[in-house]
Amino acid sequence: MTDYQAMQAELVGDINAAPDLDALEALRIAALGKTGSVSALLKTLGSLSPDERQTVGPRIHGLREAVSDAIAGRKAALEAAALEARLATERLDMSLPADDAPKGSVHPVSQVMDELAEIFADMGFAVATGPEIEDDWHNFTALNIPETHPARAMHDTFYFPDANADGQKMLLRTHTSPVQIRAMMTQEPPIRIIAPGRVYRSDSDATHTPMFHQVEGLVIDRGIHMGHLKWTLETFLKAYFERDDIVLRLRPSYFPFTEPSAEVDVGYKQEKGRRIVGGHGDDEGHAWMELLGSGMVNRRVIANCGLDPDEWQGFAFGVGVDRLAMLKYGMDDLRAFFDGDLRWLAH
Ligand code: 2NL
Repeated sequence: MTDYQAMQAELVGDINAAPDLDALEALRIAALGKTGSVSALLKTLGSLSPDERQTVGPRIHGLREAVSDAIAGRKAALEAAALEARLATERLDMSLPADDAPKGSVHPVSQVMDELAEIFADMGFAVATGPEIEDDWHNFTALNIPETHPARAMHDTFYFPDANADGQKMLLRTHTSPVQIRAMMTQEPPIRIIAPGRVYRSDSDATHTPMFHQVEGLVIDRGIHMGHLKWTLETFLKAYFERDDIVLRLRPSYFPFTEPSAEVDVGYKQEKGRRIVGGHGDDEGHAWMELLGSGMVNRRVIANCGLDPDEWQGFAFGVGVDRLAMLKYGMDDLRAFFDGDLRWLAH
């Protein structure tokens, strides 16, 4: 008679020692498969007498159950170990420092625009924005620039092929003045705003790109005069260049939208081929750099916006942001700003 206990001990021992799932499957087939050792014992039950079957049957079934339980237990243990091993290789160390990972950064032009908004906010100016696609009236006519005025050609405007529903010529704004025109038409004075944004002129060389950034400022109130204009620009430039010895020079100029008009120059000195804004003495071979255009808002522009020019006066100014950024970062070619060269931007 077969020693079922010895057989069970050997099979269960082999099963618990199976090194992997393949070895375990081979053991299962050898014991419980069609021609397996345990299956062969089960087949002998049919040829036994009822008495023998009474005693041997439960032992064989007990053996089969013990073997299949051992296989299930070993299978679970091997699978848990395999999962553990996979998790160990796929583990991410969340505590690794990210210092060397590539990072995004704010473009110098955007940095300057943010800085300008902050400086003017301290002086009580709000930021106003408007469409880059404008009509002829808001970009030119309202600003006292008539159809035949050379300024329209001077500005090298990008026109769209089709007029709008009102028969207005459509264009890419050549300055952010239309934003301020819209403000004067919709807001009750007093108005204190700056209008930063993209503007477009069909011009392209080392100092001109077809798209560039401008900030214009506008103040409308009662009793506004040139003194307010000069103080505002001086305070702004001192804050922007972070020095107190900024010297301004207001030179008479002409713009159709301001009367009188003044070009604002900033004094600078030359140092190792670099322009340093401010800090020069008049007899040290100083130089002036043209930075802003400005003036008292033309009465006709105030009237065009539906305000009474006898009650409301104002000043306005415009400055190229890219130019301001170049001065701060000591660059000489505007085009680098728009190349999108990541190495340059990181530098
Ligand atoms: C320049 C000239 C300037 C203005 C812009 C302005 C806007 C309104 C009314 C009157 Cl709504 N003026 N803007 C005034 C003077 C000069 O910019 O050379 N910018 C670089």
